[in-house]
Amino acid sequence: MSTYTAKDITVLEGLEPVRKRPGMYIGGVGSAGLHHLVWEILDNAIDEAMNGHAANIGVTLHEDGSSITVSDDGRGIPVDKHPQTKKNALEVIFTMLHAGGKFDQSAYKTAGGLHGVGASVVNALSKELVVTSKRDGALWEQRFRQGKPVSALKKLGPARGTGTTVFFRPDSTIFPKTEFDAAVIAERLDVASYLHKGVKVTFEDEEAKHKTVFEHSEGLIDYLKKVVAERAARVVHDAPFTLFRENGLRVDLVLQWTEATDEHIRSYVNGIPTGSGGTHESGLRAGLGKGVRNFIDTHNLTPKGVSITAEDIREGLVGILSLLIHEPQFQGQTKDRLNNPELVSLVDSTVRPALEHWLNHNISTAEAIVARIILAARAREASRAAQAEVTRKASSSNRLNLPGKLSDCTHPGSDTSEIFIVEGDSAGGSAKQGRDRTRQAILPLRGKVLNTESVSLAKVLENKELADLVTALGCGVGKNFDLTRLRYGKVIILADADSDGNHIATLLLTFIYRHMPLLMTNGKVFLAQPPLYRIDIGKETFWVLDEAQKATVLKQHAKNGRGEPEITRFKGLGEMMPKVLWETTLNPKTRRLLRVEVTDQLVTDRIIGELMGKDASARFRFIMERAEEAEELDL
Ligand code: 0RA
Repeated sequence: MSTYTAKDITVLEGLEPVRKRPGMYIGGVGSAGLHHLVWEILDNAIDEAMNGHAANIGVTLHEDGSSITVSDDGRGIPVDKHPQTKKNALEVIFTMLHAGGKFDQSAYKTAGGLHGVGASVVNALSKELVVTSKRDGALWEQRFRQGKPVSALKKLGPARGTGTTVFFRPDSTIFPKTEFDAAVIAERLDVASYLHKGVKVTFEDEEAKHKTVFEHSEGLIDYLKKVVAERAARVVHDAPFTLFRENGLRVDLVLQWTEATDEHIRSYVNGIPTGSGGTHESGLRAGLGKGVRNFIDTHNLTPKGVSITAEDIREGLVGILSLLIHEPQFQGQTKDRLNNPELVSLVDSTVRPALEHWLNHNISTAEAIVARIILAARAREASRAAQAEVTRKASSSNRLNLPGKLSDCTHPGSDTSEIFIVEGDSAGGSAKQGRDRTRQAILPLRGKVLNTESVSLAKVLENKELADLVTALGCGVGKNFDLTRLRYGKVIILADADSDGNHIATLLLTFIYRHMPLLMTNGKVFLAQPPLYRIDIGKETFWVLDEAQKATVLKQHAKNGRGEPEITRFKGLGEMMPKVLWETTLNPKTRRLLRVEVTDQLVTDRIIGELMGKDASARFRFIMERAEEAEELDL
């Protein structure tokens, strides 16, 4: 490795731009921006550790909660004179934007960049900052305020060893809130100590009078244990697969299959979490898939009739991938996706042979993993078959599968065909006898329909009444809905004109609205309007649909004057003779229908059990339809 000289630092500019537009450098001045200052300084210390120069990192959150010291036992920050600026190197590093070492090409760097690139940004945004560097047999110190030196570099005295400490206090004229969150810092340090094994990270929270040491001798293996435990997943095999390679880049990987049903992979590049994945994760998935598949194929382990997908192979997998690379390119809005294209094949070709080799040398482990994968494939195929069966049943237009209680019409499928969904068996019987059987089908439903307001489709289809309805309609349900397969031109709900009837109608409308809304938006759904009153005058019976008709009948009677009219409210469809039902409610020439639409203003959070009468009209709008005229009703 080349030795450092101050001339190796490239200098670009001063710090005014940082104070003017802090957001450009740290993302913002909120809590995330504030903590970004810590990560910048910490990254410098981690760079030293990552490259083998430091083994101990200390972070102290001071008693005031608004100042921090980060220390490391790395090489110390150089203090010799920088020829271009005539300033000492430490001062250049902390006061010049983009000052960084251009030596040490073989070193890995964190986000902050190597050798204090981010240090000047932190300095610019700090009310005070003090750096000490132990190097060349002495302890050196320099102090700054808002990025400007307030003292020359001082030699405090002779010292043994090397290392750096940076104390800083964020500037309250920049940050509205300057208190750090100890838990956020501790979490970051914990992860860092897993990723950089052998490094001992000590966190002291002075306010809480609490010291924590983060040190994980097994690195990622320890991290994996923690993640698996957090996910409460049972493991499929004991010892995880581990891979550590260094050839131009450093690859550190651990994998373990669990009985969880999802896949959980965490990845890091130069210690930075890549939550959105990227090229390295693609390479990992590719290599992992191929390695396992090769093993399965070589040993002929796939059972007959099972086909294994890449997702099956990764089901239940917990993995942690940590890479150190030289020129990471991060992408995406949050810069948490790696974009170096060469890494796909680099990681793939590193993982695949190593994994295959491991499987071949740990046969009982490999067998447990393959059994887990085959189970995943079988479960997937079984659930797909079950899904297909439900769909087939639900959307079948095959007459043989129609529900037994459906009295179908002789010409289903035509535009003029209709299905009446009728409440109760007795009303169903009347309707069945009174209907025009060429084009009117009757489906009686028994009892209250399931409330589907917030019920999964699977639960809905367990309900016999609704499953029968879906089958009778023939157009499927949910994702499989297909309007072109609807077996009738109109879907008409026929319920009593009382509150119970209203309730049932509303439950049915809610089911349609939730699980086959296109039926409604295409104007296929109607409410039949059975008469409201029965008027007996002598031997004659009149069924009237509304108050206006009632008035007309009574007026007529007053003229003719044949006995006292007896007015009763309509009691229920069951009491109606088939012929009367036909004339008042079924006959397209004389009946009234209400077409149901969804109002623009959806009332989504009502409890359906309470949705009746007026409440129902909050969600649905009813359009009166007669032979020619249509008028809007205000129910
Ligand atoms: C510039 C050059 C060298 C090390 C560093 C900076 C350095 C910076 C920080 C920040 C926190 N801790 C640090 N440790 C070292 C290389 C010096 C050499 O080649 O000896």
